[in-house]
This record gives sequence, structure tokens and C-alpha cells, in this order.
Amino acid sequence: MSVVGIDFGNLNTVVAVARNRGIDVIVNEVSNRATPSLVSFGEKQRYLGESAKTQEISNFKNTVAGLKRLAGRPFSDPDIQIEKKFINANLVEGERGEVAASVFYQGDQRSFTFTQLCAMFLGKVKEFTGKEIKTPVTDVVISCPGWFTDRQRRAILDAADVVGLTVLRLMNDSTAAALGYGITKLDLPDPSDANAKPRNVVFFDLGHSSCQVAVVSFVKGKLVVKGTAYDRNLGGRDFDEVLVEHYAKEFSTKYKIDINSNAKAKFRLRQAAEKVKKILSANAVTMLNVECIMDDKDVSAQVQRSDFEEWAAPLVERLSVPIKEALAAAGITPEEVEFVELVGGSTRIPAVKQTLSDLFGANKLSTTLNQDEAVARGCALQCAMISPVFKVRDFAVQDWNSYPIELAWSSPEKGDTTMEAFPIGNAIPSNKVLSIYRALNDDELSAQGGSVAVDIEANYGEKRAERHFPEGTGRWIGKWTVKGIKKVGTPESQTNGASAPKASIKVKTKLDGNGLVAVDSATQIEETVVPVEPTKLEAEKKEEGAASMDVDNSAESPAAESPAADAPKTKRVTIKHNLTVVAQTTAAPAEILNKWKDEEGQMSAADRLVIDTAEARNALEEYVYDTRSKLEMAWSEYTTEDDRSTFMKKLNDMEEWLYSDEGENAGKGVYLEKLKELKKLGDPIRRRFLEHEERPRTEKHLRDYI
Ligand code: ATP
Ligand code: K
Ligand code: MG
Repeated sequence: MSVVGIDFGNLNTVVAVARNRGIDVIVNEVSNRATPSLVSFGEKQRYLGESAKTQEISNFKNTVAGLKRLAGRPFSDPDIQIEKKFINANLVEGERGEVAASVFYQGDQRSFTFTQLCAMFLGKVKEFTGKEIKTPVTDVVISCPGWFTDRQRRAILDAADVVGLTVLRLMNDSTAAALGYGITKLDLPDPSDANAKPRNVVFFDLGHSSCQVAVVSFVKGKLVVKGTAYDRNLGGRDFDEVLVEHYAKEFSTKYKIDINSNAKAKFRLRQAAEKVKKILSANAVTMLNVECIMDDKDVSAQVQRSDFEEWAAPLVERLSVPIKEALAAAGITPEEVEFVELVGGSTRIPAVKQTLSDLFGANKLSTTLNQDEAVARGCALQCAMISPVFKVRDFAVQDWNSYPIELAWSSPEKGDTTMEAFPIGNAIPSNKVLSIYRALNDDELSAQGGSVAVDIEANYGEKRAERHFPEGTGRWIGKWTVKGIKKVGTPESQTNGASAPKASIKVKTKLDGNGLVAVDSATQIEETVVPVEPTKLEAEKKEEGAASMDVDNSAESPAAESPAADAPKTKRVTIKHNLTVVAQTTAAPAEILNKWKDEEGQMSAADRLVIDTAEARNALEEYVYDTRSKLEMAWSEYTTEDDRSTFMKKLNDMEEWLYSDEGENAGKGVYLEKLKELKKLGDPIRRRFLEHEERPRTEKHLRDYI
């Protein structure tokens, strides 16, 4: 069983595995520790991860980035307009209103939802990880930004499902980093020591596309996220864009070119800008160069770090906003923070570090974590903790709810009821039991076939506005229909003395470890009085919680008050009737998932066929060269002059064919067939050669035993 953590980043994906009694970051098929989060489409096949990166310019319109950010987003989401800037492929509306990418693939213009695109990429991660650890990958923990909504989280889970990955936990990026921190720090305060104060650490993650801040308090064996805040549109790519905008303007006067009119030119300028930005993290000055950017013109400019910092100042100013919000949410002052751990590639920018130093003091900045790998490592650790096959010291993780969650239901009697079940800052995971009373009316019951239902709907609440909620993903979370509510017990026990009988329902809801709202189960409670044999009463009292019958010993219970001398004839019992819960969430419905799985199967079979075909062609080519040299050397004595020249001619013809149009583009079967034909001639010679080679050894072998 695999124990794998995946930091599915907007730019790069990092994979860590638990093995050799530790956590290792693994390398992909070209030995990189980070894999570009990209998918590209070609004539015959897809290119995923590293191979998509090599297609980014040559196959410009058919290469898709921003996979995770766009999964679970409707096409109408205003954020799509921001993302468009950074995605070369065309974005279109999918069948169910979701955003999709339109690409030219296998001779057709096709569109794929971002959930599907995420699935394709995760399939690649699954493949190279499986090869590296020599075990099929099934169980994983995946990270996502803490600001992701229920809909976005479900999209990631759907994507994983499409490629057969079981997500044991979907973990917030910063929480994963915090877990990695907590488990490796052996000097955390001991909670049993009355004088010890928990250690407060701020995790500051500035990646490619977003900025995440989490205030986390640690004691031995436990972390509690105390507050978080985000700027979901502030990351390294925005710093690149500052340079792109500046130089697009400068080059329009200097070189008389309009870079904004040419998407490919702009993309190449963006790539150069990123390179420049990285160099400026360690140098005061560098050159920006792009050869033949457009209109056959090369462009170049000298860039000073001080200028870059001046242009980027508005971005740098925005950094302190989520930091202050997270501290306020946690109720912690900067003085109470012991360390600020830097996570994400963009925390290498000196101006970013300076901002953190100014806010907290330079001595608090800490990089005990590997900023590029901390999230993946934390995910792998979490996976190891959940997985039964691995033995890891346990470390409790309590996360923090970012957006207020309301549950609402209605009853004919009381109308609509709404309650804030999981407010901002609520612990994750967490449970909540709802008590709902549903009037039972004979006419309604008989019209509905004997039982009625209650709908419980979950929505993000009003206060989400204070949390920069991504409105475009929608505030609707799901609806759960609790079915099978009916009259239970005797007519007397149903009425409670009131006019209409009422059903008493308990609904178990939760905010689960993945940050998703769920309704676990529901029961209808029947309180009734039953006759009892006095001697049995004591025994049954002890059977608390056994089966589904509870003895109610409350003071109001006449049965409990009965004097012992006059042995009770009845007792009050609670009978729990299980109700059916039907969930409706933003997860893709089964028929869509199945369709995506089928399509994924076909596409990966097509990819495999391309690889197999290339291998078959290689094998044929190799046979031609190999056999030709053998015929001249080692095999020459084992064939006649005539046979050899016939065979040679065949091999030469085959070589010519291989480099013809037909031979370059034949199917796998053709190559295999041609190899078989050649082997028909070659194998007898090879056999004779081998027999002769073997003979002396065999003879010696026999002599030894005679
Ligand atoms: P996200 O967390 O937003 O989903 P991600 O996890 O893929 O994205 P990271 O890998 O943490 O992002 O960081 C990538 C960003 O870090 C890029 O914008 C990259 O340009 C930037 N970066 C990497 N190295 C440096 C450096 N030396 N100086 C400045 N920026 C850097
Ligand atoms: K990453
Ligand atoms: Mg990241």
C-alpha cells in the first residue's frame, strides 16, 4: 500500500512518500523533484507534466495551466477573467456550466472540464510515483489552498477518483506544512506542564498564485490552527506580471512592437520575467533577454532590483493584509509569535522577507522547513498516520474553519429555520447534532405514501464577506433529504397532548477532515412507555446505549420515581428509528464521473499506444542495425553467402522503409509484423551460432561427469 503526499501546486507539484523510516520527496521521470502542473494535447496523445512543459510554446493553444485553481469553478465566475491572463488555451463553458478548456486533440477541437484536466495530471503523478516506489499508488493525501470552498474541494476529490486515487485526506496547504513542523520539533511545550505556554508559529506561504497565512499553536503531540487569512490573487505570477507590464510598455517605444497584441510574445516575455525575478532575489542587477520575440526582433534590458521593488511595491504592501487578518482571527499579537516559517517559492523575494521582518522582527524569520517541499512532506506524514500499514508517532491536528456554514430546514409548522452550525473559526473536524421536530399530518402522510421527508440545506453564511469568499464558486454547499419520517408508536405517545403529532428527529452533521460539510445519519426518536417486569429494570438500566433502546431516567420520568416497595409496572424508553439520508452535493454525479472515467481510460490507452508504437518501431530499427553488424561479424560463418546477401538486402530495404513517410507513421502492429518477418530469417542463423557457442561448454560439462 502506498503512503503518498501530493502538494498539487498551481505551478509545480511535489510528491513525497513515506519509506525507509522517513519521508522522501521523489523525482519524476526526468529526475526533477517538482513537476510542472500542466497538461498538453497533441495529434495522437496527451503530454502530461514535464512533457507538457516542453510543448508550452510549440503547442501553445493546446497547453493548459491553472488546473487546480479552475477546477470546480463555473464559467461565469468573475475570477476566470483573472485566470485567463495566465492560461494559453481557450476557456469555454462546459456542459454543466463549469469552466472548460478547448483544445485540438486527435484531430478534433474538444473541451475538457478542469476536473478532468486535474484528473489527467494526477494520473501522471500516480504513474511516475508508482514507478519510483515500485508499488501501485492508491492511497494519497492531497493538499489544497485553505481558501478553497466545498465545491472546489469536491472537484479535486472527483479528479482523484477518475484516476483511481483514494484521497485519505484533503489537507490545507499551511496545515500540512504545520504538521511537518510539529512532528520534527522535539522541544515543543509539554501540555502537562502548567507553566508551559503553547508555541505560536505563523506559516506564511507565498506560492505562484496565492498567499496563505496560518497562525498555529503547538504543544507536544498537537497542533491547533488558531486563525488563517488569504489573498487568493497574490503570488509569484503577479510579481512576474509587474515586469511584463513594464517591459511591454518600454519595448513598444524602444523596439516599436506591441507585445500585448501577440499572446505568444507575451508568454515568452513572462517566462523571461520570471527568470529575471528569480535572479534578482540573489543579485542587484541582471539582464532580461528574449530572442526573436516578435517581428523578428530580439529584445533586451538591464533590470535593477531596486526598480523591480519600486514597481512591485503595491503588491508587497498587500502582503501585510492577510497577515494582520490571520493574527486578529487568532487573537494573537505579533509579539506572541515565536517564529515565522517561510513556505512557497516566492518567499525568496527579498522584499517579501523584509515585510515579514518589519512585522515580526528579523530574528523570528525561520526556514527550518524546506520551503518547496514542506507541504508535500506534511501530506505524506498525514497519509502515514492515517494508513494502517505505517507506524508513525501520532500528532493531533485541529484545523480552523474559514467560512461560516449555515444549515437550514423547513417544517410546515415552524417555517424556515436557519442556524449557523459551523461558524468562522470552528474546529475542523467537528460534529453537530440537529434536533428537528416535524409535524405529522395524516393527509400529508397518506399523500406521500405513509412517510414524509425533511430537507436540510447547507450554505455559506453572510459573514463570508469578511473572509474574501470566492463568490463565483457559489454559496450553496448541498442538500440532504432525510426520508422515512412516519408515525411511530401508539396513538397516545404520538400526540404529547398537543393537537398534531410531531416527529422528533436527530440529524448528525459534520464538518469533516477534508473541510466538507456532510450529514452522517439521522434517526427518529420515539419516546414511549412500556410495561416492565420489576426484576429486569435494574439490569436494563446498565445497558445504556446498547442496541437502539435507551432507558430514560430523568427526574420527570414517573417510572424512575416509582417507590421500590411498589414495584414499577412501566418504564420510559427511547427507541431510535434509522432514517434514510439522500445527499445532493456539488460533487459530479455518478454518470458524469463514469463518463470521465471512460474517457480517461480511452485517452490513457491512446497515450500508451503511442509509447508502445514508438517502442515497436525502435525495436525494429535496432534489429536492423544489430543484425546487419552481426551478419558481417559473429554470424558470418553460420550462413551461406547467398542467404546472407538476401538477408542483407532485406535489412537495407527495411532501413529505407523505416525512414519513409509510411515507415515513420505506421501502426504498432505493422512494426511488430515486420520484425517477425526479419526474425524468421535471422533466428535460424542465431540458433546455429548459439549452439556452436554453447557446445564447448556442454562438452566440458559432460567430461566432468563421465
Ligand atoms: P500555489 O501555492 O500558488 O498553488 P505553487 O505551490 O506551485 O503555487 P511554489 O512552487 O511554492 O508555487 O512557488 C512558485 C513561485 O515561486 C513561482 O512564481 C516562482 O517564480 C517563484 N520563485 C521560485 N524561486 C524563486 C526565487 N528564487 N525568487 C523569487 N521567486 C521565486
Ligand atoms: K508547490
Ligand atoms: Mg503551493
